[in-house]
Amino acid sequence: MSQHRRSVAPETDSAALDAVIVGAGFAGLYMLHKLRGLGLRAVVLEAGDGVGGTWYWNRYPGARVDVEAMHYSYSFSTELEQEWEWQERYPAQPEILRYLGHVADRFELRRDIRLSTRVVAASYDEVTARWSVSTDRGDSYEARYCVMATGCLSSSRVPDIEGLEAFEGPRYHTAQWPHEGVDFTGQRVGVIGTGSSGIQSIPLIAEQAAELTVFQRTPNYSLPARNRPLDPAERDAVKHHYPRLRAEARNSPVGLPGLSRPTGGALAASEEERRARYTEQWEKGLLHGLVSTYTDILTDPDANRTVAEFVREKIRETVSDPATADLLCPTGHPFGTKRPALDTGYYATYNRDNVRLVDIRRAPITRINARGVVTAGAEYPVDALVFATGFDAMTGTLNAIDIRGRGGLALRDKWAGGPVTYLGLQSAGFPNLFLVAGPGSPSVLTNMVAAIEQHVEWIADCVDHVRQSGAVAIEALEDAEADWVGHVNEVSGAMLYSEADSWYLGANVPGKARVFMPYAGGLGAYRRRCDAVAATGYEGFVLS
Ligand code: N01
Repeated sequence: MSQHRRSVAPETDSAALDAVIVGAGFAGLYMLHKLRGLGLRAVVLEAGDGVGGTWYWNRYPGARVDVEAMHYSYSFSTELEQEWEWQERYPAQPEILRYLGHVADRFELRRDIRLSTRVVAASYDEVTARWSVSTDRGDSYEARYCVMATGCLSSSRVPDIEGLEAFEGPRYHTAQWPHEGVDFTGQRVGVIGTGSSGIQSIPLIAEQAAELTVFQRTPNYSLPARNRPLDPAERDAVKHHYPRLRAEARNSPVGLPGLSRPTGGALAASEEERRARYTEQWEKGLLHGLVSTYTDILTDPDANRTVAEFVREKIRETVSDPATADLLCPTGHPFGTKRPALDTGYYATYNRDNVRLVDIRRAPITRINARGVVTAGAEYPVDALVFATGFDAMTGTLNAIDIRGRGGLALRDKWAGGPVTYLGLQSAGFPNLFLVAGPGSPSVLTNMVAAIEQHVEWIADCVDHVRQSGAVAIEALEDAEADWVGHVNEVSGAMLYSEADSWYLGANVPGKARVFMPYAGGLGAYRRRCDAVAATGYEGFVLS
C-alpha cells in the first residue's frame, strides 16, 4: 500500500474540492494534472493499491500493449515524451506500469490520489449542484464535478459455469493476476478464452506448463506483433519528429500516425495487388494495418472476405496439423469486427507437443468439477485454470457504481437498453458528470491514449468555460443526446460490426443490451465535432 495514502483527511479534502476523479489510469492521472492546471482542487479515487488502471491489473504472462508505445504514450508534455525511453516497440505490462508511475511522480500527482478506495455510489444534489461520491471505506467526497475515468475494460468476467467452486486447483482471471506471478512448471493448465488476453498468455503458459489445454469457443484473428527492442536511433528519430507525428495522430481515424489513408476498394484491385498490400501490412506488425489497406474492409463483406482469407492462409501455413489449423481459422465473423489480437508466436504454439486445442463451440463446457473441465464430449483434468474470458466492457464499471443524477435517476436504469450519451462525454440528467472514453466516443476503436487526451482536454476546457461564465452546472440536452446516439448507430450500422458477437456490442455478457457502444466515425472527425461544439458555446449542452 502506498505511503501517499490519506496524506490529507478526506473531510478536509472534501470541503474544498472542485472535482472527484474516479480511476488512476491513463485518464485519471492526466485529468488530475489538467484540472490542477486550471487551479482546481481535485482528488482521484482508485480501487487498486497502486496507480496504472488497466496496466495495474493486467499482469498475466505476455500482457503487452498492441499499439506502438512511442505513440501509446502521453503527448501533453514535451519534456515527458523526450525524457522517457521506451525499451521495446510493444512493451510488456511492467514497463508501461513504470511509465505511469513515473508520470505520477513527475507531476506530483500522488498526494491527491487515494488508493485502495473503490467508489460505490455517486449522487447529484440539485440544490447545491454538487456530487457526493461514496466509497467502500465508508467515507464520501463532495465536489462540483465528477469525472469517471474508469476505463473501458475494467470489470473482468468469469462466466457462470456450473461447478466452478468445486474445482480444487487455483483459478486465475487474466485481469486479476497475482502480483507475485504464477509458476505453472510441471502443471496441467487449462485456459478458457482466445481473445487478446488468451492469445498473449497462451504461448508463455505453454512454455512453462507440462500440458496446456486451450478451450476455444470462437477463433480470433491474430496478427504477428513483430515486437523488438527499440534502438536508440529509431527512438530519437521519432522524438525528433514528435510534433508532426502527434499532430497527425490526433487528426487521424485511429489516433496513430503513419497509417496509409486508403483511396480505393479491395475488389477494384487485382488479386496480386491485394496480396502485395496485405503482405506489406502483415510484415509491419501493426494492429490497424490490414483494415487500413482499402476503404471497404469494414463495410463490404466481399472485400472483407479477401483479407479474412489472407489471414486464414497464414494460419494454415503456420500450424502443422490441418485439423488444428482449421479450428483456429475464424470463419464466423468478418475480420476486424472483433478486435484482432497482436501476438508473438500464438499460432506456432499449437505445434508444440504439450498443447492441445479443444473446440467448445462443437462440444460446449457443461461443468467444472473438482478435477477440471467437463465438456459435452470429454473430461479434461487440469491442475490450474486460467480464465481469459474478458470484461463487461464500457458500461460494466459505470453500472457497478450507483450513479444517481437529477431526481434520483439511476444511470444504470437509464442505460438498461444500452448506454446513451452526448458525444460519449455526458448523459442527460447527470449534470457535471463527465465520462472519459465513454460509450459513444471513439475510445477502444482507436489509440486509447490519444482518445483519452482528447477527452481530458475537452473536459478541462469545458469546466473552465462553465466557471468563466459564472454558471455552476453543465448538462447534455436530451435532443442533442438522441441525435448523437442516432449518429453513432448510423455510422456503425453502415459497417459490418453487427455480424460479430463482440464485447463492442455487449454480446459477451448474457442479458446485456445488444448495442454497438463505441463511436466508429474515427478520432479525427470526432475531435472536429467536439471542437465545433465547444466553439459554438457548447451547443447541445445547457449551463445553469
Ligand atoms: O477478452 P475477449 P480479452 N465459455 O472478450 C471467451 C483488450 N486487450 O480479455 O468469443 C467459453 O476479447 C470468448 O469467447 P467468445 C482488447 O481491446 C488488449 O481477451 O465470446 N469461452 C473469448 O474467446 C481486447 O479486445 C490487449 O465466443 C468464453 C474470450 O473468452 C479486450 O481487452 C490485451 C466464455 C474473451 O475474449 C478484451 O480482451 C488484452 C464462456 N462462457 C486485452 N465467455 C492488448 O494487447 C467468454 N469466453 C493491449
